[in-house]
Amino acid sequence: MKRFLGLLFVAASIANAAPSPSNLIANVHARTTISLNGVWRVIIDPYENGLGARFYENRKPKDKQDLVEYDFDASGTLQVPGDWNSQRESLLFYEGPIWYERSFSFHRAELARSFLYFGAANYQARVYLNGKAIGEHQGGFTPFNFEITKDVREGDNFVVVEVNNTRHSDAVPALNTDWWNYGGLTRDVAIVEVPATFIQDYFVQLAKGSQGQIAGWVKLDGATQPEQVTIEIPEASVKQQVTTDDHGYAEFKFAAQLQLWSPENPTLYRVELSGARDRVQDQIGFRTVETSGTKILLNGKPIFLRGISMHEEAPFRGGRAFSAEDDAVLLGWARELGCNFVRLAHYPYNEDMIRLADQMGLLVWEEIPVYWDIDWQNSATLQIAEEQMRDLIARDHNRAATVFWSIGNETPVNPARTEFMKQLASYARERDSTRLITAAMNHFIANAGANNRLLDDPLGEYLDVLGMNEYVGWYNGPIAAADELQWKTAYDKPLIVSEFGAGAPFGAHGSADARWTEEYQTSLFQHQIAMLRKIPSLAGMSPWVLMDFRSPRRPLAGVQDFYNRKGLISDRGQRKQAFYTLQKFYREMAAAPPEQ
Ligand code: GCB
Repeated sequence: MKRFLGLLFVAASIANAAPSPSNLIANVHARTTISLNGVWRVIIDPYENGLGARFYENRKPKDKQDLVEYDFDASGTLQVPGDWNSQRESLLFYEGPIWYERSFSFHRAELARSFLYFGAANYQARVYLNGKAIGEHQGGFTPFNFEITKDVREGDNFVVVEVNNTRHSDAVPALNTDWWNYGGLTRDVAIVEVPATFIQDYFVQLAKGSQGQIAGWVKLDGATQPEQVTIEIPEASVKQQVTTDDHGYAEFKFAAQLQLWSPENPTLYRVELSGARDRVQDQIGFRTVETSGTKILLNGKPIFLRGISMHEEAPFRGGRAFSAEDDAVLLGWARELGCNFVRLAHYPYNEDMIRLADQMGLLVWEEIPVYWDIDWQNSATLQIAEEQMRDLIARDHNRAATVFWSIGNETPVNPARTEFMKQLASYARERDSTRLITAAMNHFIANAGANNRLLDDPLGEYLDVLGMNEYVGWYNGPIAAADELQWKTAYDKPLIVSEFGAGAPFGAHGSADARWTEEYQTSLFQHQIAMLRKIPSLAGMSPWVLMDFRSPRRPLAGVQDFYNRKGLISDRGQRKQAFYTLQKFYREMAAAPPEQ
């Protein structure tokens, strides 16, 4: 028995996290890439006729007799990256398949392997190269790549992608969401070129609970024998070598003297990994995050999270955000508001957003779209949720900014759901034990008196930090009810009030008790803030929401017009009064953080 235990101990990972089972190429933007962004030909295919008619062959009639009932070259175009809904008025509400086609010319670099990379395609993608099926992907917000080394030709090539944003009851998310179902190739598309054996992924982070030890792993793809990999952090005088096993994998742990990353001082180090033929460079920050009772500790010290919830929607022009400018405006507004924290609700955002948060010193809550009710009993649905978590973690596990993995939002309390969420929590923790697992919950019970509320959800047991969405003053009772309410949770864990808010179109004025006015929204924020300040376990908040966003569930004409109007900023960038209410509170909190 003793010996057995000893073996177990030796076998235990030193690396904080199991190696990612994802086949994603990490840090794509630091590799040699050929961008396929730009103008693509598209065929709208509401009856999904293109599969049977083989649109992916991109055929032309052979002669005058030949019948071919489609022609990419004569069809319209869409910009990539970009959702289709905001590019053509006729596609605003479109849900279904659209076929994308793009030709490109290719010249093979010596010894290179090539991959076709997609930043995201909502929701399902079938990918074809030169008429041949290359791969399929499900999940609208996570990246994916397929190897095309054997299929890409010297000279002319064409790629065809069928993207389908049809909603399904067994998908993640399922049928009902309070955001727009933007379809299309919404993020970058590129060919990535790497050597025969390349550094596919790596995890370089502080060891859990340590401020002076780096622990992690590196994974080569294509390795047939052990290889030496060097990890260098020149500014910290780190140079370490590890030898990979036959599968190209090696773990490491070593001491390093580092300036820790924090919102006040978001230090990023240049980290270089080099194998025999491949070399990747990244910018990585080092910090610890953990909990102690009801506190969240960043680098060992309690921190209050002054946050805001967001959607990944483009300011001014609308549609899915994807550009550096979009990201800079959105996070710039959060910064102006006085935030040190953003909740990226309700699905993974583009990778550059997280990298920008790393540079700006904004802590990040990342979430997968396990939203409201989904097919809890279905093991295939759990698998899709896990795959989205897997690839999100694989993409962002080196970002200091990301401190929370959120496994869902407002999921209904029942045994099947709790079992599903429990598995998802442990899956995420296994992939990355250095970050905190959370979820936004909204199951309360009146507790010991009419004015007491208890957040009581069995899911709380499996989380490190409790997220709580409450809509006192909007969906639940009058604003004044906030003055009397006392909140408690069933767990000795930190609480983040992850949502509260009120709808008001910019410029709509009236009395503070009239819905849909800026005055009402402002009053709600004032009363909410006073209420939340009294919660002893409150570790942070992220009110709903930074900017008005499109939602098919918000048809009220003249007021909503298919926008959720709970933004502190309008979709045209106008700041509402409540923006300044929250800003004032956050300035006070920054100057004198609450007793923690
Ligand atoms: C919520 C949801 C969020 C909605 C918001 C609202 O509880 O989490 O996705 O948009 O309320 O405005 O109703």
